[in-house]
Amino acid sequence: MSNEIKNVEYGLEKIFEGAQDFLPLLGTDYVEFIVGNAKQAAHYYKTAFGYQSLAYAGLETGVRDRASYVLQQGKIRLVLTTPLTGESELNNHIVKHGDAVKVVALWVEDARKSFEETVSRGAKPYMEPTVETDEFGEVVRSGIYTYGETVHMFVERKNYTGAFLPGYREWKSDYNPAPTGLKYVDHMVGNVGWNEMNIWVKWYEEVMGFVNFLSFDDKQINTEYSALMSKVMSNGNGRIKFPINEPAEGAKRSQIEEYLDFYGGPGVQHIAIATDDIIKTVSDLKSRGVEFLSAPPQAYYDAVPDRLGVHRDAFKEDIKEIQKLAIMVDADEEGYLLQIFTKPVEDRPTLFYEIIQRMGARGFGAGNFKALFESIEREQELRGTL
Ligand code: TYF
Ligand code: FE
Repeated sequence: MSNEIKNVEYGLEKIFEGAQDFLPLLGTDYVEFIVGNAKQAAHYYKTAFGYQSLAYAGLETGVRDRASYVLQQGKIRLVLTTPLTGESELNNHIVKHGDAVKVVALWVEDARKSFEETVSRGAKPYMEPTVETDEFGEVVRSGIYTYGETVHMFVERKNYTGAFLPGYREWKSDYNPAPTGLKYVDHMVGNVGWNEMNIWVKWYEEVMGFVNFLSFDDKQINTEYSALMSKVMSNGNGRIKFPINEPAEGAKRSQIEEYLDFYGGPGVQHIAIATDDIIKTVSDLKSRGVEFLSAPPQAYYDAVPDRLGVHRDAFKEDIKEIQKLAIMVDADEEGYLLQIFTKPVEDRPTLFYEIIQRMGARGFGAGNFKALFESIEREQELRGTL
């Protein structure tokens, strides 16, 4: 197969000028969490978010030191891994970070080349290219460190036909709550330390060939208190988007600072998941006990038509319903978007989720930042961390 045909098939055509071609990425392959109790975490993601059972590895499959549950919804695959004994080094991750994202795995055509290209540009190796096989075929994986203890794995799937990866067996469950319309990972955000944002921007440019296509400084992020800066990094085909946040000095403690204190350093702050029916998805999630940030004030919803601008006529949703669910609306040159944020999904105020429906817009909801950060600050106030 020629490269050109393959590129069309995978949608690898470059949409961001300046991005480099040495690391073609086909999409997000999986997101792996290290958690204190994977069995219960899997139940939560099935019950509350509607993920489906996909694969399992643990004592019953010959793995002695850990158990991993793999869940799927749309194109999203989550792996929930827990150590089985006190000796496992996975325990250190939990002690330090709590339940947390360890691996952001990227689907590639060539895991060996991905490792060589990134390590030769300065990436710190996590896993040398490794071939894994079983009766369903072959997978090659390699990995590098990014910010903090977070890792990017490169996953080359050849023509693998197994449920997930060699070493896992298919997980057929009698408990299968309905999906909630979650489709794919839109972006994953990293929080990094004071004055470290530009270091990681440069790292994604040089090591991964990404481009910085949007930046938000303190001037756009202007609540009375909130202080943070954010730059969005994207690969060439726009499938992988990683905003990077750093705290900034403000009147009160930045939400990023709160995260860094409780996470114990840099890590994944939020995972944004796309839906094509946010009203149904958010209604479902709320009825299943997922907690969202409190609604913006009436004045916010009064200003929605202004925020939509030229996209006002294209706006299809019932604004009353949108407001009732506390969903936010923003627009850019290309279209509008609908988004909402959960509260942190564990006891530490660390990881949370965003649900996003893009109606043409490629931005990140800059017009919503003020209302969003004020909602976050209301939570910080309750936690005594503002
Ligand atoms: O990903 C984004 O940029 C948006 C907005 O702490 C955002 O979802 C930015 C910073 C933050 C929370 C949300
Ligand atoms: Fe986001």
